[in-house]
Amino acid sequence: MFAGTIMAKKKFIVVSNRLPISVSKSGGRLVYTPSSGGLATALSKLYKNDSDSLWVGWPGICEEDTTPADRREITRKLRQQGCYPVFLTKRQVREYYDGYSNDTIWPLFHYFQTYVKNENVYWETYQEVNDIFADTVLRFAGQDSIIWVHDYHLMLLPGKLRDRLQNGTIGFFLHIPFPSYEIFRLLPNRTEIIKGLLGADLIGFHIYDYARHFLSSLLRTMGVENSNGIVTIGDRAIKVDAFPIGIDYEKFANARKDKETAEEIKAIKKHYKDKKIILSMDRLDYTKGILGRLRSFEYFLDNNPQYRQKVVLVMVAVPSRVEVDTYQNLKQEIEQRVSRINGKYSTVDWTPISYQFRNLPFPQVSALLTEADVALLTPLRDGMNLVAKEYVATKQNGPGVLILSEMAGAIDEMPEAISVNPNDVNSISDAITEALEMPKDEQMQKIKTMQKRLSQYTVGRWAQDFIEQLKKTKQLQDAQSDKLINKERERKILSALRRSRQRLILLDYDGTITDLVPTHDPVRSKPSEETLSLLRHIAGMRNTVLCVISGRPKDVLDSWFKGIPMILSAEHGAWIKDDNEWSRRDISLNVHRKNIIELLKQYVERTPGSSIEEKDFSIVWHYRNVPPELAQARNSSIEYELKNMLSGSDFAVHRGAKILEVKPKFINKGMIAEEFLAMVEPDFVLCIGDDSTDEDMFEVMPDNAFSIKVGLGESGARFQVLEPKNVLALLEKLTRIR
Ligand code: GDG
Repeated sequence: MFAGTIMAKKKFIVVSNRLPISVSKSGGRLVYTPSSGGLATALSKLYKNDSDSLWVGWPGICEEDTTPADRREITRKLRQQGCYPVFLTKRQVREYYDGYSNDTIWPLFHYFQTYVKNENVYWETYQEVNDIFADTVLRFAGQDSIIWVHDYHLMLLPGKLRDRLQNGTIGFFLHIPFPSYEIFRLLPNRTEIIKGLLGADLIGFHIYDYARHFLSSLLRTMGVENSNGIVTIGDRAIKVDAFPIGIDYEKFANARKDKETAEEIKAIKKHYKDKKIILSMDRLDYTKGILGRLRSFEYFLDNNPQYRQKVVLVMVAVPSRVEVDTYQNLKQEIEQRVSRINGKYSTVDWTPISYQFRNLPFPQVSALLTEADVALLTPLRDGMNLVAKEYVATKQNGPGVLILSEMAGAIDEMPEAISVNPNDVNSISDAITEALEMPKDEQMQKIKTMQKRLSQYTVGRWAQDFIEQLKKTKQLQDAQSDKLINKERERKILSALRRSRQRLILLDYDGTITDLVPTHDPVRSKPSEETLSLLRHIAGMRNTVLCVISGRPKDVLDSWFKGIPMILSAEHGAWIKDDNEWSRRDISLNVHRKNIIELLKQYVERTPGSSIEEKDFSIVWHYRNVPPELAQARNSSIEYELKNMLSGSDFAVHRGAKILEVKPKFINKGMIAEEFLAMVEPDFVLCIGDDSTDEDMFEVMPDNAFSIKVGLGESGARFQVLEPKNVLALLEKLTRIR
């Protein structure tokens, strides 16, 4: 199928820990079997086995169990199926897969913090294996490829790919929950994990709660804010969103028509006759709440003798991570409890629990789903839970009741299910009774409503939706970088400057010609010698009027720019210094000053990291060092109180870069810029700023002015640059023009 050479670039590359095909060795021969799990089916609709696509992953067999000839054979066979193997050694599998993935991330992200093992060697091997994956993917990926990385085993991969594929299109989807920051922060390598994920252009989660947790972890670990789920890192917009994975609806809806499934259905009917079947089906994993489910079933039998002999709990526990100790212990515990309940209640012709620890073939799975009167799924945490959706889809003919944990992502889309707290034995027992007694037409009506929803957002649609959104994010990035200053635009500015007769240059200070620092302390944010000499040079150019328009107080600006022949505008224009003399606006904050300070002082006392800055015409509440979520909460209440206090006055509250500022309503940088434009009558205007107060300047600029915003995001400026150092580089070039 793959006609090209090994190096041929692919348009679409899926990367996951496991390939959809597993390889094992039996009697010295290589055996190929479809991998279990939802992902393979999930992507089958979107993923095409053609020469443009490739699926990269571990084939499930360790390097030591193969010979070089085996590996060549495996590679050749898998490539015919559109897959490419990443071979891992036993040590790598132990430390990266069993270790960091399943003994560190899996328990932590499912809120089982006491099960978490933090071993340095796990982390080192996790990085090593993510590197191996990156090397493999990059053999096939070009700048035009779409790469879709899956799940918690490969959270560093997007970052590693981005380092070497700057413009690549990279998506990441997490199939498990993303925990709240209070849990996530326990991870020693939390920042590296977040940075790894940020290599992607689109980061997808099952439900909005997980996306929200990720965004708040990003804010808390790196101080990066989001706007409607978009975060900007450097010059790249990254989208974070929820995409609830669906199922192959038709496959499950039509399963009962399949010959083998029909046979299995017959066998089940015969075996269980008139007994009500309660189905429990999941991988044997502590997150699935199997022990609690057994406890609840026992409680149900204890308290509902009328149902003994009439119901049977069919429990399928699929073997999973059998090498990990925790799983072995859990298996033992489950089996002991099953035996105990069966020992307690069994009669000659009835065993309350039919337990199977094995991976059943699909016809048996679908037959059980079809025949179960009740599906009892009570995970303690579950990213989504596909079995819940599959159960509803198979119920085309008959009634059925879904009991689903409120801790499963799937509950958001299935509110018609009986939802239970998986820790509440009583309520699960009550839910079983409610399910068994629910009238048939009510069951049908609920199932139909859920089916309608599930048949629309199928797994194919999910994958398609993700890729569409990934492409849209790329378009957004292109649109954002549309305004970035490039060589051509720079040339235009310089040649306009050269030709000009009268020049006006308006510069904001903080965040524009100097980086924002975590404090408003004038000592820490004073201009460097290089910046001062640059400004001195520009101010001395022929026919050039240079103005720094800042929100800073006049004394600070005075001390910084002493001796440079330029205009200074302090406190957003309330003070102007021209010809060495300061003049002020006729306005006063004094009637309100005391009340404002008193209010802000109260907030400062209980908001560590915040401070107050007093100026002649304004008062600022600084919150750069306050934990972001606390700052958000405080801002809203301060803003509310100040607005009430100042209503009807000439002062208003403005939000700035990590500040709230009370300042005169009728004085802003736009007004000042207009005055300078009228005064200088320039034929060349350069106006540069970074925050919302600078937008007032951009708004009043004439069409031929070169207005530049520092940073990405919405702006009325004609052009954008990424950071202050780009501004300084541009100013330096201006000084070379005569
Ligand atoms: C992870 C997340 C998320 C079950 N028993 C047998 C069998 N199955 C199939 C089911 C279903 C799949 O396995 C299990 O999927 P789940 O979603 O229920 O759970 P996880 O394996 O934990 O999956 C989860 C999922 O990723 C997708 O993003 O929903 O939250 O933990 O398809 O039908 N299949 C076969 N024999 C069995 O005995 N053949």
